[in-house]
Amino acid sequence: KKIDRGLYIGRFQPYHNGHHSVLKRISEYVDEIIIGIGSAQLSHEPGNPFTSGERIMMITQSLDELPCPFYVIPIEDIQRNALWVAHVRSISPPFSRVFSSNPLVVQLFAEQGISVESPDMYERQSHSGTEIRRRMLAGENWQDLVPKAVVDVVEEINGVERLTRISGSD
Ligand code: NMN
Repeated sequence: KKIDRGLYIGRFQPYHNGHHSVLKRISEYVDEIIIGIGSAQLSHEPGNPFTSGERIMMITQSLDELPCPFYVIPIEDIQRNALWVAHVRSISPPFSRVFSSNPLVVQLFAEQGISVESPDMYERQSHSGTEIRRRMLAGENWQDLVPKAVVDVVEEINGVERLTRISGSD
C-alpha cells in the first residue's frame, strides 16, 4: 500500500503552539509527516534569529509523542520562485500532499498540479513568530505560546539574549 506522506512547510522562527496544534491535527489523517524548514540558510537576523539546526531541535523535541513517523528537513531559499517546487522535491522524501497557508507556497504548488491544503490556524493573532519575537524583545510572556521543549532550547542557546543583541534594542 502506498504511504500517504504529507509535507508541512514553515519558517518556524520559532516553532510555536499554532504549528504544534496544526501538526497534531494533520497527524490524524496522514501516514507520515515531512516538516520542511523554510529559509533554512537564514539565522542571526531580527526576523530569523534561529539556525536550521536549532529549529530542528525545537521541532524534534516538541514532537516526541506525535502518533506518526515524521522527518524534519531544512530547505534553503532559491532565487527562482518558478523552480522552487522542483527544488523542494529534489531534497524531500516523496510526498503526495502539502499543507501550508502561505499564499506563495499555495500558488507555486498549484501551478505544478499539487493542491495545497490550508489547515485552520490556531489563535493566529498571538501564535505568530512575529508576535513571539516581539514579546521576547519586550520582556513579555512568550513562553506560554510555545511548547515547553522550545522554551528549553531557547534557554540552552541564550536565544533571547541573541535576539536582543542582533536587534540592537539592548
Ligand atoms: O509559511 P511560512 O512560515 O512563511 O514559510 C514558507 C517558507 O517557504 C519560507 O521560508 C519561504 O522563504 C519559503 N519559500 C521559498 C521560496 C523560494 O526559495 N523561492 C518560494 C516560496 C516559499
